[in-house]
Amino acid sequence: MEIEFTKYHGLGNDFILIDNRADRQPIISSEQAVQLCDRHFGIGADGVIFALPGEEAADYTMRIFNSDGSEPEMCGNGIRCLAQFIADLEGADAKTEYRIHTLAGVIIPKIEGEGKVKVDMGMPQLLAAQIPTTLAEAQQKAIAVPLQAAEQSWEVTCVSMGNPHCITFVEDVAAIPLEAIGPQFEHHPAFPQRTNTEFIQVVRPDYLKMRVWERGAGVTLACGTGACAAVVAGVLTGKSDARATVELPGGCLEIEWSQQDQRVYMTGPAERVFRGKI
Ligand code: ZDP
Repeated sequence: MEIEFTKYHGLGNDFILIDNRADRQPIISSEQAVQLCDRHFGIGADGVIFALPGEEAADYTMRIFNSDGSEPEMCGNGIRCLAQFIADLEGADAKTEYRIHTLAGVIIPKIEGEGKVKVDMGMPQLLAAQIPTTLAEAQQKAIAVPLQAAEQSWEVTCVSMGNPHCITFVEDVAAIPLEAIGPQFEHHPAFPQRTNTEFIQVVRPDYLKMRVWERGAGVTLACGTGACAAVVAGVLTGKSDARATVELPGGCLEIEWSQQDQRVYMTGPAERVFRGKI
């Protein structure tokens, strides 16, 4: 069977999008996803994303496989790409706002024009049991707590944006040997579901520089949920404003942790690159 796909990226965080509207189960297995994501033996991507029929009063359901075949709960850059993909599929019927069911609840992307999508990412979860991490008691928050990794003690803050994030503020993000130490955070026993890891340099309280080691995908050019988690961690530790620009290797995201409704709003681009058949 031939399967059509479309390649999109959000700040260089790239995904293979599959029109899965006719089926409730992904039409590509996680093993196939690993192969398709391979940059030498496949199409090349950080993940495969499926647009499935909606559930629980949502317009659509999003599922995603990381490039290692694992399935994350949510994907910030990916959901911007998904919104653009759905609007492209629907053509003249396209809406500007969609309710998307994910394993992290209903997430609402809004297409703003000029290639930008603003996403209501929901409320961050901060209790250790929710992240999950053992770095604090189950019903406590892990804010600026010590973590031993890569033969060093780091001060970390843990945030869930539906998926787990471990944030560390450093003097100079360029100096962090990501490839070497990323896996030691991802697989650290303090994170039973593994973790995404973000290193953040505070340039100004409203401007953060970030490099990321993603769970299941390694070094990527951007991570939407990670940028949201970074601003939440910045506010919790008094290092950043609630509204900030996050500069990633692939470009910038605008993040706001609304003090009114406690939800996190992320604005950034989503671009179609090409279409093909498998
Ligand atoms: O949580 C995870 O396993 C992540 N690798 C999922 C992907 C997150 C993503 N980079 C984002 O933008 O939030 C797509």
